[in-house]
This record gives sequence, C-alpha cells and structure tokens, in this order.
Amino acid sequence: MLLVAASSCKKAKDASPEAIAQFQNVIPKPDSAVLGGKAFELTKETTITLSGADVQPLGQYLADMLNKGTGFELAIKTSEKAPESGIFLTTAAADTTLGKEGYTLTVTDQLVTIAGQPAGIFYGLQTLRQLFPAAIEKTPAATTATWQLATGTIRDVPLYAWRGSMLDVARHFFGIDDVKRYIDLISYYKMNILHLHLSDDQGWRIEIKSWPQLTAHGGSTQVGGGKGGFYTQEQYSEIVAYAASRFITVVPEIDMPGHINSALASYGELNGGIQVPKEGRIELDLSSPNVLGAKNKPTQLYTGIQVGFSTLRYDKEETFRFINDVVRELSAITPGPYFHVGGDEAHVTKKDEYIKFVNRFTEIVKANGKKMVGWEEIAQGNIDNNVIVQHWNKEQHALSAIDKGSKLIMSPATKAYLDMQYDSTSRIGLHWAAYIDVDSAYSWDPITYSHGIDQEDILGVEAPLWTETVANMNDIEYLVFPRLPGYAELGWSTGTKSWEEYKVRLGKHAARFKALDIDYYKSAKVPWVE
Ligand code: TNX
Repeated sequence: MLLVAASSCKKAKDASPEAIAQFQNVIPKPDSAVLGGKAFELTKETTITLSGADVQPLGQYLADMLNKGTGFELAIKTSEKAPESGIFLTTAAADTTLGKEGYTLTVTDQLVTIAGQPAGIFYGLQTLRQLFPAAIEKTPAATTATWQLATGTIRDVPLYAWRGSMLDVARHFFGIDDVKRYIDLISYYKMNILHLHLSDDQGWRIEIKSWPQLTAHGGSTQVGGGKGGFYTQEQYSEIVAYAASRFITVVPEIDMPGHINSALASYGELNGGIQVPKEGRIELDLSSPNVLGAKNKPTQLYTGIQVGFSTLRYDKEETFRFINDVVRELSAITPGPYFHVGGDEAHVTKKDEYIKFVNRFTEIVKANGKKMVGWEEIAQGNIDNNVIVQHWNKEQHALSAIDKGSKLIMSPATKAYLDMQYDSTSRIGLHWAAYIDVDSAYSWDPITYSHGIDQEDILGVEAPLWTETVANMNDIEYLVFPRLPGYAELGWSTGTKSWEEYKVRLGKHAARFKALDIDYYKSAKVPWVE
C-alpha cells in the first residue's frame, strides 16, 4: 500500500475573494508579489517554527500579535529544518541579495515562510499582518472569523535606508505611552526612523543631569500654557528600547542655536538676546510681556507659536560647555548613530556666528561618536559627507549640501509636513506651506521634487509632525492618518507610483485603521471601505 502524508491528501482550497484582495492591497507596495490563489488557513493548531540567530523575539512578537487577534495560544518551537506546515521564520536561509531589510514571504496551502535578516523578517511580519483579515488587529479577539491567507510569493526590499517620521514633543509634550503607540503605528508601515524633536522655544523635554533646570524649569510648560513635561534619561531609554524592538532607530534632536528659549529661560547666561526676527514667517508680538529677555539674563517661558526669535550666545565659552554636556549626555543614552542639532530658523543669530556654531556642532557631535544631522540651513557651514542634511524648504540649501558631499533626507514642507491642514476646514494644523490633502501627500517623487537632486543624493524620506496645534493622541492620529502610509510607500516601494492605483489600496486600509482604533481623517479623495 502506498503511504501518503496526510497533508498532501487534502486538496488545496481556492482563496476567498477577500484573501485575494488582501494579498493585493499591501502598503507599502512590495517589490514583487505573485499570487498563487489557493488558501492557507491559520488555526489554533498552527505552530510557529523558528530557525537561525536572533529570531526568538520575532517569533514571540508574531505569536503575541496573532494570539491577540484570534484568541489562540499558538505554540512556538525551534528547528533547523523547515517544517511541513505552519509558520516558519528563518534568518538561516536568508538570500544575501535581500540586504538587511529585505525579506521573502512565501505562502503555500500548508506553510508560510518568512526569510531574511531580523529586520527583514520584522517587515515580512508587517506584510503578513496585512494579508490577514483586518479583524486580526482587533482586541478583544474575534471568535467567529476564519483566518485565511491567499497563497503566493512576495519578495521585497526597501528603496531608501531612511524612512521616518518626526514627532515634536516640545511644542506639546507626549508621554511614553503615546510615543510607544506612535512607534507601533509607524512600524506597521515599515518605517525605521523616529526623529524626536526634544527641545524648542516652548519646552525642554529630556533630562540633562548636569543642567537640571532645563527640565525643572524649561520643561514645565508648553504651547497654550499647559503643564508640559519631560522624559527622565531612564524613560528616554525605555522609548529607545521599545523602538529598537520594532527595528526603529531613535534620532534625538536638540534644536540649536535658535528655537532655544526654554534653555534661555532656564540659564540666563546662555541668552544671546531675544529679538524680533527679520525674516521670520510670523511677526513677534512685542506687546506680549512674556517673550522678551535681555542678553545674558533668563527669558520668560514662552507658550505661543512664533518661530525664529531666540538664540544661544556665541561669544561665551559657557555656551559650548552647555552644548558639549547636552550632546555628551544624550549621545551616551542613544544607541543609534545619529544626533540631530536642529539648526533651522536661527533668524536672530548673526550669519557669521551661525556658521561658526554649525562648525562647532560638527566637531562636538563627532567627538561624541555620532553622525550629525541638521535642518537644511546647516549647509551654510563647513559640512561634509559625514553630515546628513534634512531638506524642508529652500532648494539652494539642499543643492549646496549635495555640493559639499552630504546626503539628504527629503521632508519638503509643501508635501511632507504632517502638521499642514488637509484643507481650510481641517480642525487643527497650520497651512503656511500648503494645504496637503492625501493625494498631494502621495503624489510627489523625492527625486524629481527639486532640480539637481539625484537618487544617490537621497538617504530617504521623513514626514515631520510639528505639534503647535496638536495636543493629544487623537489630534496626532487625525493629522498622521491617512497621510503616513503614503510617505511610508514613497520611502519603501520601488517602481512607478500612481495615485489612482494607490487610493484604492489605501481605501481598503480603513478597516485596519478602525481595528487599530486609529482616529483617521476621512478625506473625500479616497474610496474608503470600512
Ligand atoms: C517650521 S520646519 C519649523 C518648525 C515649525 C514648523 C511649523 C522647521 C525646520 N522649522 O519650527 O514648528 O515650521 O510648520
């Protein structure tokens, strides 16, 4: 008698139309995805098998995610050999052409295999989540759903190395739980950078042990006069570790030499003199008594939303002791390679002093073992190919950065600013750069956005969320969704992009937003399917 393995006796079922649609609706769009069209079913008997180095936490992450949505208690085991059925995560069999972040995901009617290096597997898991019905994201678990995937093969590698979002925790402060949720939401779309804007005129948000007043006083308020807040170094480390578990690098920013009033209010000796900026976008209200402070004297705390009026004092060594201490303490608790020095809108710093500041920043950041990142204005200093420049406004700065050998992060305000209103009716947001509806947010190409910028000059794409008008998590979600998946796709996906095609996929993510409890903006430009 012929013995046949039980599994091959069963004839594979066809995939449901829903499972097929899910296979086709992944955001960011995979490099290649070939549909098989049969069905794989996850049941309570499904086993997760792990193979290779550093794969254990990924197996646990997957089990937690699936168990939460299904109510199952899936078993995890380790084996060098691929199993016949279940889900198999392997770092052992990785195809070297996938790089650090690429992955393959193969679904047969019996077995789901994700192969890659750890980061690649993590991204493969994000794709896998999207291949399941949206209910997989719901808590409490859905008990009636069947958990079917369509069979097929996906091979995926990112276009850019830097795929990020910035969260401004200075204008309004956001606690650890909010930041962790932000990390989860951006990681769902395969972003790998969280840029934290940790200081600005209105607040200083990271404990610096050698300068305690920065947080004790400088962190005590925020836009609108609320109570502000800050992270202790331990809390910051908790955020950094949480981000790392999602393959996200935290890039800390201390904005200098402008955008610095919270430090000047805390230590008057740093104050280079508050002034009305000559080229500021908004005129400083001189009648407001709480903004003025004489050079070398502490300023008042500031709770408005104007920019460009404050500066560190250049002509005192004390300032550089301060900068050194801040960069040293913050670098020591930042495992990632980057330190962002701000450098934007220093409208009342004298031009020659501004350039000298940038040159000093470059030395200090390097001496502390980090790679310097700064807003595009730093291209006026002696920067080189060790420095990364974040382009947000003026093409001339971006081009001079390239001339000096620096790479660019593309964050053009007219396209990539998450704090811009969708249209004039948006309940929060600014509009100085543009109104950015979901179609506009997606319909640009970092390469063709400016003349003279080539793909090799671009490190990646980052969407900043400034929070002058953003006070809580609901506000964050309203501005970030549904634009963020589009920025993630611009950063990740190769190939030509079409809004007409993308908007259909995005529309189908509404059910996922809902299951993830994301309070998104229902733009009329998108055919939403909840
Ligand atoms: C400009 S963009 C700023 C921020 C503001 C933002 C508001 C940049 C480097 N600086 O200080 O928060 O506009 O949209």
